[in-house]
Amino acid sequence: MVAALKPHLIDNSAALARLGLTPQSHVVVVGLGITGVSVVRYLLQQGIIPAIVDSREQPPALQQFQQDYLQQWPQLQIDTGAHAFNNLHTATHLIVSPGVALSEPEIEQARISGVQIISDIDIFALAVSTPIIAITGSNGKSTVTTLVGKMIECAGKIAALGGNIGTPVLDLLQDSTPDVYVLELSSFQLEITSYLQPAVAVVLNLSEDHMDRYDNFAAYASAKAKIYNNAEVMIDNYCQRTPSLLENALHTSQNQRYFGLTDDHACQFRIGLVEDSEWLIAYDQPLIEASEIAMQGRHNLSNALAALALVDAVNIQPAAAVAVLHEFSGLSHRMESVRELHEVRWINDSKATNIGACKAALQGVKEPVILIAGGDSKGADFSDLIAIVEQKVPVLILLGKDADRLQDVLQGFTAIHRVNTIEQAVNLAASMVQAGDTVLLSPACASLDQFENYQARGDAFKNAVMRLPE
Ligand code: UMA
Ligand code: ADP
Repeated sequence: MVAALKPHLIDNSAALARLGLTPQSHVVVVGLGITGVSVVRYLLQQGIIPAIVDSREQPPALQQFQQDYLQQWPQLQIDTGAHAFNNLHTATHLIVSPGVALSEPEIEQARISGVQIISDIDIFALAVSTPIIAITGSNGKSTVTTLVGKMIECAGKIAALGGNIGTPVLDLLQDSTPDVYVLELSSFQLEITSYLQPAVAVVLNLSEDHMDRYDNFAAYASAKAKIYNNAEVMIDNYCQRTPSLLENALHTSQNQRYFGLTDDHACQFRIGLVEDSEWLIAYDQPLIEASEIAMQGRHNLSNALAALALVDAVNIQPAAAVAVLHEFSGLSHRMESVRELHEVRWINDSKATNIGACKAALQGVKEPVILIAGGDSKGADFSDLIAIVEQKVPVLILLGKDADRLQDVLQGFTAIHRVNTIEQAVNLAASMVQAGDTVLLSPACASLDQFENYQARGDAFKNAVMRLPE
């Protein structure tokens, strides 16, 4: 649904001028997904009429967008389909959506011809003076972004959450100004962002993802590292320290802190034993016993420590942060317990769209596990799953576009079965389970080959599990 224009939005022309964006610019918004729609709305509010292109014949927002905007702005030009990118080199500025790779030949050619390539995040960063907490990493971003938002609210302040978590950042400017912005940022968003100056930034962890979009892991990691550029405080994972990552960042800050699943005192936000129990510790002060944290799984202890470090940097009292850790049991589709039936646990981890998340899921559950996996691999190398599959997964049920690739790598380490749908996977698992088993949907792949998104995949799993007879 495209929201109506608000006439009284703050005039950000000075910020836009820093990007060279004026009503005279020839601005092209590349992509008509939710980011593109938010950018067009914002530009129109600021008196800039862009052209819009999308290489899809029918971008999802097209019809609604035409209804809502074309009547009021008949001069808006929208071009869709395979040839829509043809004239990008004639623009002065391209505002590129995260789903569009900068390596697209027409975008590359435009860049070489001197066209400025900008992200919505840059426009946002220049428009606001409120502190920004910036969060990236291969896994845990949405969980930590949500935790941080809740911790800030629990301390009596207002947080606005946006970015990759689902609300395009420019849409946050439609509402009143919060005390803190909490942004989840993907590598796609970071790679075209130059003006962000976060109050505090974190790379939660790094493992292979999006290898269909990057030449190699180093290119993916250096896109993530851009989050540290000009951050006042940098938070890094002590257990995954990647000096080259920080060296790549053009940071000006000396203010660096660590979180991690370690008891090393050099790590400010860590774990440690207090009278034989494991606690989360900040600056050597025990804050909360690990078993008291409502979220399940060791990876969530790491996420909790990262959230504690982030809110500390914006002066949130630990008591508020700890209260949230007691309460918040996690987001749906992430290690979500669906049902316990005849002593078999059924878990929905549909958001595990890469190998790192699937490994974390398997590490966190008791074997034996019947694992349901597969989908769009995004070019991943699955060999990293061999050891844990061999150790914990006697039965692997595969589906989706890259089931063959998974089978090629994992053949011989577990018993592999192939199905076409999630429902078939659930029914097959149900026919094989024994008391004490766990059935885990943790696909290690994106869902987009068979589903609209990971939520639809998780819902299909949950519905099929709930239909199993008592
Ligand atoms: N596309 C085309 N041609 C175009 C434009 C887009 O084929 O001209 C395709 C893209 O390849 C992609 C899809 O359309 O498959 C959507 O791309 P988009 O840039 O229009 O996406 P938006 O709807 O604007 O959503 C984006 C993020 N999507 C991506 O990065 C792919 C959303 O993250 C994010 O919530 C939203 O902006 C608001 O900031 C989603 C995501 O999958 C959840 N992110 C990836 C991830 O988490 O792994 C990075
Ligand atoms: P993101 O927004 O980065 O995709 P989410 O919080 O949505 O992260 O979690 C995505 C997947 O990653 C889920 O399967 C979840 O269980 C797993 N996960 C969450 N935090 C971590 C972590 N710190 N390390 C590894 N896997 C994690």
